[in-house]
Amino acid sequence: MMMAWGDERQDIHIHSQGEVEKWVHSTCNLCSIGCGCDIAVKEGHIVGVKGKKDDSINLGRLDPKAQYQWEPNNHEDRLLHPLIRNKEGNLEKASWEEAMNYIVKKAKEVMKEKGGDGVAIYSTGQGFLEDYYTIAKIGRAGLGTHLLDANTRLCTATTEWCLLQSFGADGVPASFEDLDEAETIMLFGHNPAETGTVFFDRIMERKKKTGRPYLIVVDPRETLTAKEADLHLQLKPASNAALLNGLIREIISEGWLDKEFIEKNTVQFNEMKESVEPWSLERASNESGIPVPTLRLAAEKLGRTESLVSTTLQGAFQSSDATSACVAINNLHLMRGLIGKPGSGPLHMAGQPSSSGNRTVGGVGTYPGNRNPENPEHLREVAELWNVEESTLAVGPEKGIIKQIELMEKEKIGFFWNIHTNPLVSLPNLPRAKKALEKTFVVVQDPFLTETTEVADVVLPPAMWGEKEGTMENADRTINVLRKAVEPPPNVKSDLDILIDFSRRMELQDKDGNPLVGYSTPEEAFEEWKKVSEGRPSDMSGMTYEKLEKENGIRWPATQSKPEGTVRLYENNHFPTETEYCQSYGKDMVTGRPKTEKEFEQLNADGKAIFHPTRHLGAPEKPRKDFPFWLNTGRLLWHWHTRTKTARSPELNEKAPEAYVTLHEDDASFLDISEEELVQVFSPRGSIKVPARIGTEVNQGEVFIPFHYGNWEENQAANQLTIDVVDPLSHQPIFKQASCRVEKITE
Ligand SMILES: Nc1nc2c(c(=O)[nH]1)N[C@H]1C(S)=C(S)[C@@H](COP(=O)(O)OP(=O)(O)OC[C@H]3O[C@@H](n4cnc5c(=O)[nH]c(N)nc54)[C@H](O)[C@@H]3O)O[C@H]1N2
Ligand SMILES: Nc1nc2c(c(=O)[nH]1)N[C@H]1C(S)=C(S)[C@@H](COP(=O)(O)OP(=O)(O)OC[C@H]3O[C@@H](n4cnc5c(=O)[nH]c(N)nc54)[C@H](O)[C@@H]3O)O[C@H]1N2
Ligand SMILES: [Mo]
Repeated sequence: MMMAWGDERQDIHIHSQGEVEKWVHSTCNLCSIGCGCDIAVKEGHIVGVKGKKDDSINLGRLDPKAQYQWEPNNHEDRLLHPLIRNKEGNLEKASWEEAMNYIVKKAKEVMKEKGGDGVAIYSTGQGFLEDYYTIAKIGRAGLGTHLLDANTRLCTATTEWCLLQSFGADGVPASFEDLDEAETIMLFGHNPAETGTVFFDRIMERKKKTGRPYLIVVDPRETLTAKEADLHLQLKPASNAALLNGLIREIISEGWLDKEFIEKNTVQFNEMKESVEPWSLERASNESGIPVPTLRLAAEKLGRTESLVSTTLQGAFQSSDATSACVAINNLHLMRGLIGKPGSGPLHMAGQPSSSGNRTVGGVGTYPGNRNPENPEHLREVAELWNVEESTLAVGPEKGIIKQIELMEKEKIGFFWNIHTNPLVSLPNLPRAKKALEKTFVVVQDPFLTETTEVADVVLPPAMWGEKEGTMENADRTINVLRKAVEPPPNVKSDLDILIDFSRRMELQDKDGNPLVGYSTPEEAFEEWKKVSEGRPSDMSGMTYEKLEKENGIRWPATQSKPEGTVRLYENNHFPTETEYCQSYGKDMVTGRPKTEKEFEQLNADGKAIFHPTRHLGAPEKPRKDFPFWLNTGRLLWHWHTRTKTARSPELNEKAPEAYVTLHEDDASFLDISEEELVQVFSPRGSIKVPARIGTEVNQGEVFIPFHYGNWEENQAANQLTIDVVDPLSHQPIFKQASCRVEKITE
């Protein structure tokens, strides 16, 4: 078969005089596409990286920042020993023995005073499945805390909840292979030209060769992605659900439905239909600002296409009505029968290289192997697999990081272990988050000093990418193994080794008095996890490290009888919604109240997918007189999040050395602001000073600020301004909408 995409290309970047000594199998750690790469090693150091030509995910390509991602490993700022805050308030060099014993003493004190839930572990979507799995085990079965969360809450919690609602279990239905066949692709709140360039190349190279797909982009900004669209729906901020409700109503009234699919494989179509009844195209147009004829065209394209992949990312997840909008997209696919077929399916994305993996193995609010904590039989299984008393397993309602901030304010959490994330740049409403962390005993596990280590009581230096072994899960369920290319610097330990060491020092045991965490290598951890996954949606029992390397990744489920894995879910039109099997009984679409087993049973889903009514509530904070602009925040091509890595690569940093605010030219002229002029941006929570960029990328009345910048030089953190209101189902914060004011600096 002719490849739909993949012009000859191999991205490679090496800094080395002379021969590379060896190339080591790995996967890029800077976004969720999961591009296969080989790490170049010379004299015990990483000296470069090249894309793997035989990996079907990237065919040799790597995005720009991926090519420099190894440079920070060799940076002089690397922390090479633990730090403990002394009586004078300064971080002071300590041995591992001192640091770990101090942490253990503190954890025990807090647990004695406040119980297991006095301890919270806040991890990441950038680590390995083996790390997350260990966190799940230590947290749930060892410490007895259900306060496990991660920056994945900020990232892909909405993916999880829209999938649970519609299909009964987590797991994204389509895969990247469907991009090569889809007649139409809708990128909804997703700007892959900057945030997933290899993914975008895959679409655009095919489009150049074949004229397909028809590309719809839904974004209030004219992004680099939107510029390439056949149809750009440049909607008003916070109107995702309104837009989708209008389109869905139109498609239903035109009769563009797969009635047989609806009849045979779904429940609650009529309830969904009723919920969109009030959404005439005129009303949807009023809310979204998109003219009726354009909406009609979009409805026709989505209503008549024979195959459709819809992606969602932060413009959906971090917007008002997040879960509602993503469920509406599932509704759209279900009513058109466009799921579980080549070229079709919702492709709710992940952002971080392994954020879906944390959900899968249970290191966040979930239970390992997509188990349902409300189902006693599922808990019994976990207890048996872990050889612990069922009664000692911590269960409780999912408490996301914003709830945890509140618990820190109330001194209910006394110990906060922060692993592989930099919340004092990435959390919304930073002024509030910082105060909460200052009140709490904080451990930060990070290779660099960061805005968050400023409030740490202990800092632990971990090995970085390339210096440790483990697996990651990308955005389309592909599991990759990353081999260790080099030894970490002396006296620096992998995240997994630190967790295991903690567990041993805490003397966490199973019910026979054996160490709770019995394994000591990543591969042993993976082998244990495989057993836990068996029989569940994310079954990985057919995988081994060796096979993962040989195949350049395998998509779950991969059982012993089907070790090659599964390209797309639900090809047999069977959905994991049996009451005894499902991962969740679901939540109320408006309030987020968890539903009972009985309520779920009444749906009679039993293997069918579930339509849900969707609602449009709009933004909790809208522009008003004193703060007249919509604030939108997001990403740039050159930087990774809080820039602890990318700012340490000179090539990347010089491309985007500081933050800015994008203004529409008419607003700029009204405010008498010129290009590059330093301005002050205020919100009800704080203010920052950044230069202005003027043009037509944003609509009038809207501004955009990249959120990558913290307070290295001066405070340019967009999150000084954002709100910490969350979606009622996924508890993901609304980073994409708040109100703000832009002022010319006169003095
Ligand atoms: N270069 C780079 N790439 C990355 C990352 C990075 O830091 N840098 N991070 C990775 C991670 S963790 C993630 S989560 C992904 C995120 O990847 P994306 O989601 O593609 O990136 P964002 O810039 O956060 O947001 C996407 C778009 O949402 C739009 N948006 C804002 N409000 C609305 C709205 O109301 N409706 C709609 N439809 N759209 C809206 C914004 O204008 C923006 O263009 O990127 C991954 N890739
Ligand atoms: N305003 C606004 N805010 C946002 C977003 C937005 O769009 N707008 N997006 C949100 C999203 S989607 C995300 S994913 C978050 C990301 O936000 P964060 O996760 O806070 O950002 P990172 O910079 O990726 O932080 C990772 C940290 O881990 C450290 N690190 C690197 N390698 C290792 C390792 O091997 N082990 C350990 N232990 N540490 C390591 C790095 O030095 C860094 O400090 O930001 C969120 N915040
Ligand atoms: Mo993310």
